[in-house]
Amino acid sequence: MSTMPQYRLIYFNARARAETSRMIFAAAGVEYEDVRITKEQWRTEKSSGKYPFDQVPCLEIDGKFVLAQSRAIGRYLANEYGFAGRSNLEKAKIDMIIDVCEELYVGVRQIFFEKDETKKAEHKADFVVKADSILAALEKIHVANNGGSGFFVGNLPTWADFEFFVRMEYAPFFDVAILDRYPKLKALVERTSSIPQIAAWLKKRPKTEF
Ligand SMILES: N[C@@H](CCC(=O)N[C@@H](CS)C(=O)NCC(=O)O)C(=O)O
Repeated sequence: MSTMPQYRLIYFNARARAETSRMIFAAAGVEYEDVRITKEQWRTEKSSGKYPFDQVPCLEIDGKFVLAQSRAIGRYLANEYGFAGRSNLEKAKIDMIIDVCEELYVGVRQIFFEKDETKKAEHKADFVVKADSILAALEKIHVANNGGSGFFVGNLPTWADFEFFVRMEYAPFFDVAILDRYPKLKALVERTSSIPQIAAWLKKRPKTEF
């Protein structure tokens, strides 16, 4: 008899690089420990030798193996629980979306952590141009799949939809109305957040700024 692995997802109290994995857990209805360490705890944990790259997020499985790198963790969980596409081509299309979402995240992060207000405004202006070109491309990709009436890849939600949702939650940091210019993507985000297990998670998750 196989038993469900004991998972601990270790990160800070932020959505950032862990939220997509938390959404996969939620959508799959899989139990896990959502460990949110403080910066003080991290100072001692960092050099403990436990974390492959001395960074988080990390996924601990059955108290032993620690998997690092947010997208490796997400891809593993998506494969385990059926959110990673059904063929190698579907998986590759999902990866393509995941990778472009990383570009969105890096831009948002730069804006969010910039202390200098002038530089922040510059990053914002540059980033809106980039985000618009990425979203225009993503909308085309979405529409090419069933006219954009479902999800990014195939007929069911995948972790690409979760990742996109998570990144679009950051729109207020650069252009709160950006999705109004991409109605099909706006509807996709709404569809994703309406999946009952996801809606339940969004309601109960800790509220964090980033
Ligand atoms: N490429 C890595 C980046 C991980 C990363 O930058 N982690 C940051 C938090 S988002 C971290 O651990 N910072 C604390 C430190 O480096 O000590 C991933 O996607 O997981």
